[in-house]
Amino acid sequence: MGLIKRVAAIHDISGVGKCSLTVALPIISAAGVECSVMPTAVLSTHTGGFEGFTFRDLTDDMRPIAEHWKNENIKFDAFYSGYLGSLSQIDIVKDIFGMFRTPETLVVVDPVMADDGKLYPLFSLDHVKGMAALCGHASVIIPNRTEAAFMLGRDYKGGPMSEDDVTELLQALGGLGADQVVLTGVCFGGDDLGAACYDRRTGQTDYIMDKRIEGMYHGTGDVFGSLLTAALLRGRSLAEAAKIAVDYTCAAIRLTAADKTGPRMGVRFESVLADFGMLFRE
Ligand code: PXL
Repeated sequence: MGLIKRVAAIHDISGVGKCSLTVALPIISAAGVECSVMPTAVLSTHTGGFEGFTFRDLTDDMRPIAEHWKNENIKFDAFYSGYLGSLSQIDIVKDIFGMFRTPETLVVVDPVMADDGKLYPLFSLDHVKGMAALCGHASVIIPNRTEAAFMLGRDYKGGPMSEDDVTELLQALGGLGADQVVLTGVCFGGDDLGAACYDRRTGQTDYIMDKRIEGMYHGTGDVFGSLLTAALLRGRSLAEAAKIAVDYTCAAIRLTAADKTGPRMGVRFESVLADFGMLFRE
């Protein structure tokens, strides 16, 4: 058995609603990867579909946390950043990547800020610019189609795409600077939905499609990103990791749809975690 890999997950912790760190910790751990955390904010719930949530900003703690880790000579195989509460947090995360990264470090940036054509509450176009710049410091970025449109300064168009549209969009996203892009929310028409993976260095594109499940469920992007990051750290290729992430995200959504708990409480990833972990049994 090799040494366990360690990733630092840099996201908020939303107490209720199953997203960000409450999802990253269990999923990454289930794959046999150590998940260290830098909480960027503490909220009572996530900001999608709840009124009056609390928000304790932890920006001032981020540099001291990173400096303590550095002084203690802690090493990370990867960083995985997601929801960042402010522009200054984006700058700090960029600096943290610079403090710790080696040529082997995997840096996954999920530019969490929008879905379904709309920015999340609390975010502005400056945030979009900051996230696009942060993507330039990543090895892998995982935008959805809305985030992709915002970061490229384009109008968001939902609905089916052609393969040419997807290829052009992936190349434009690659132009932000990351080596690899995983675009979510891709659909070619009919009842399909999935992810497109692109490697800027080889030009290879892979599509991982599944059957669309009706409805919109909160936190699915974080479930997908955590599954993908974990599988990459367990040695899977980008396309293999994306296939695993699509399969288990869809399985969790199908169970949630059957429960009828509504979109804001997140997806039932817990019920697929044991099977996911078995993929990596040693
Ligand atoms: O799932 C992304 C996410 C993470 N954290 C917070 C959010 C959201 C999406 O709305 O509000 C606080």
